[in-house]
Amino acid sequence: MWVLVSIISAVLIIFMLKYVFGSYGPNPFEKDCREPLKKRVYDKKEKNKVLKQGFLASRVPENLEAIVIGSGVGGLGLAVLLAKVGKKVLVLEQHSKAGGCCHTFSEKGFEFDVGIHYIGDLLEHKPFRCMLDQMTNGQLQWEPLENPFDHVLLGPPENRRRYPIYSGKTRFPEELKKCFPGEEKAIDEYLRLAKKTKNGVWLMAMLKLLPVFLTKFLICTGLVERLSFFFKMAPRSLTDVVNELTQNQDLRAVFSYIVGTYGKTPKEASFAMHSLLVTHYLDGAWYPKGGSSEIAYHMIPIVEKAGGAVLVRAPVNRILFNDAKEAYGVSVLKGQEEVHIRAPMIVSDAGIFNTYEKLLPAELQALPAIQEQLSMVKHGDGGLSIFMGLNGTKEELGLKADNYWIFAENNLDKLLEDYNSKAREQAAQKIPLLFVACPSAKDPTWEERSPGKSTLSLVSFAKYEWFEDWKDDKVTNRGPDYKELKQMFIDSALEVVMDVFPKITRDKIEYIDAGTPVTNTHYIAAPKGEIYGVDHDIGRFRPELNATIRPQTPLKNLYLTGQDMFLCGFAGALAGALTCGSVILNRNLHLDAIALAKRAKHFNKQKKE
Ligand SMILES: Cc1cc2nc3c(=O)[nH]c(=O)nc-3n(C[C@H](O)[C@H](O)[C@H](O)COP(=O)(O)OP(=O)(O)OC[C@H]3O[C@@H](n4cnc5c(N)ncnc54)[C@H](O)[C@@H]3O)c2cc1C
Ligand SMILES: *[C@@H]1O[C@H](CO)[C@@H](O)[C@H](O)[C@H]1NC(C)=O
Ligand SMILES: CC(=O)N[C@H]1CO[C@H](CO)[C@@H](O)[C@@H]1O
Repeated sequence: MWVLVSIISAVLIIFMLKYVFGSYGPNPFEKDCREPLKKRVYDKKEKNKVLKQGFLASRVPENLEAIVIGSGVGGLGLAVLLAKVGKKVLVLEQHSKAGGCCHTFSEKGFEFDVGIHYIGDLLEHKPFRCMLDQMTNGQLQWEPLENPFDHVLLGPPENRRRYPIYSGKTRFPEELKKCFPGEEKAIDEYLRLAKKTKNGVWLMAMLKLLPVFLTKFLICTGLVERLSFFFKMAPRSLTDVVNELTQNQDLRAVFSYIVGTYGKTPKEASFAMHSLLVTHYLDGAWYPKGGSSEIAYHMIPIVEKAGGAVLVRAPVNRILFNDAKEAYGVSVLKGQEEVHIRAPMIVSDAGIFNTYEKLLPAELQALPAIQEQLSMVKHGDGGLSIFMGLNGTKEELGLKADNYWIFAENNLDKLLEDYNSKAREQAAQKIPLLFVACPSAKDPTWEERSPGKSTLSLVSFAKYEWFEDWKDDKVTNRGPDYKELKQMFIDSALEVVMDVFPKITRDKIEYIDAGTPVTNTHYIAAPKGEIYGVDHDIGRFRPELNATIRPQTPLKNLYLTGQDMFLCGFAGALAGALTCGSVILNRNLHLDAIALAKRAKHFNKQKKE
């Protein structure tokens, strides 16, 4: 009996090692690909030559090795990884420009970001930064935010408490302790738990890479929770953990405010996800120099250099399958016509709902394995974005390279539950949670590009149902009722903004408009206006889900990448690309990125010589 158990264990361990350390395919991070900084391009027309290459059958390269659906960082990132090992990849984007949540748009001379406000973990020598430098050939640069990078404001206007959030492994707790004397123990314990939990996230990637029988073994035996504190903490809610640490309601809110970056109430949020966000910004927060369109702008040429292309206005309306249920291509809608494109591998960055519910033929969608995956996920919350163009420099308007998280009270669970339970007109009268950022102040190239002007970006949540009535209307013409509802939300947000930023007055506002969940559906193809894709509730962190929703779909030649396959956020979607690339290239790219960081010092020395 014991002999048998030992043999089985030994075989399993060998398998694990093979998958953890095995590297059989080519390594996209083998060479240092950073090139000397090229002259920056600010001219929109010039940039659009890269970002807005419209779909034409004649622009589709021949002998493609892969097709990627969706040009978000999850899709483009994967395309870059494949291009770096010489593969010819076609990226297809339904919108009129590339980038997904990283695209920007311009109105009345103001350029606005859609979904990038701040990204953490970008210290020079760290794996994430080294990897990104390689994925943009050293052309994308990052500008640090102020320290404090976030400000948490709690309470009604007449009694707003302000808590600055600093980065830095020692500064973060130190500054919090200054705000909350007597809570030193709670603060240290919070940070200790966050770090320990985050350190176990490696197993999440492994569950998506190991063979299914091994993941089943790890899950059934409970080894998952033993091996990784991440999965041990995953079933615990943020409220649960935080309430055990302190009785101070303001501190509880400050511990929890960053739930806004993944869209949950603290009660529904998993402490595991929370630990990732807290530690993500511990070394600081950064913004892409030149705005978030720079991300796609510097990735696309790498895809093209390998013979691939990134084409927009290319809505994929279905994935093509042969009788053996193997994907062999996609169909793109060009007007009324279908254009069929073939490739031996199809990767979807379009999100799990779009991919399985819209792009598969009915009989494949009905497969138990597909239905199982769909039953494990729900749509995330809808987002509301308000874009403001202001007349005045950052100095004149009192704006800095930082963010504000403004909550009307310190019980975040109650605040969000109340808001979500309201009818739309009622909800629009008071927005109890508002994120305010000033992208123009974060970008050192802004002043040169738009002298004397500033932008402000506001984000909150909004239920899809509040705006669903207008989902089928044309994006530019949804009628007066829609406009009126939007205006109500805008007015309530403005009230908060003008109170917190007294130098912003109505006469300074040159442009203001709001994007609702139905706007998200149009521009980033979020089926229910989701701000962060699939919901990040506690259920998302069951090891079973993690093991089941993986790059390899139940259908041959069809893969998933991006935020729905891993986690939301720029870093989460890129981790999706890295995990997907690991499966396709048959090597652990997470480890390659770490090895790259170790070699980076050597690279840097070579560069200087
Ligand atoms: C308002 C907002 C603020 C945010 N702020 C931050 C932040 O400060 N920091 C941070 O790290 N993250 C932030 N995020 C989250 C982050 O931007 C996303 O998690 C990440 O960029 C998602 O990348 P993705 O590639 O998975 O998906 P996406 O960027 O959504 O890309 C998917 C793409 O697929 C396309 N597509 C879908 N269906 C089809 C089809 N049938 N045919 C062709 N194309 C299709 C879509 O048009 C889209 O371009 C924010 C998001 C939003 C919305
Ligand atoms: C911007 O403000 C300046 C004064 O500060 C004013 O001269 C100018 O007309 C304003 N521009 C617009 C477009 O309102
Ligand atoms: C690979 C794996 O562990 N799959 C499991 C996913 O979870 C469902 C139930 O939620 C199980 O039935 C699968 O075996």
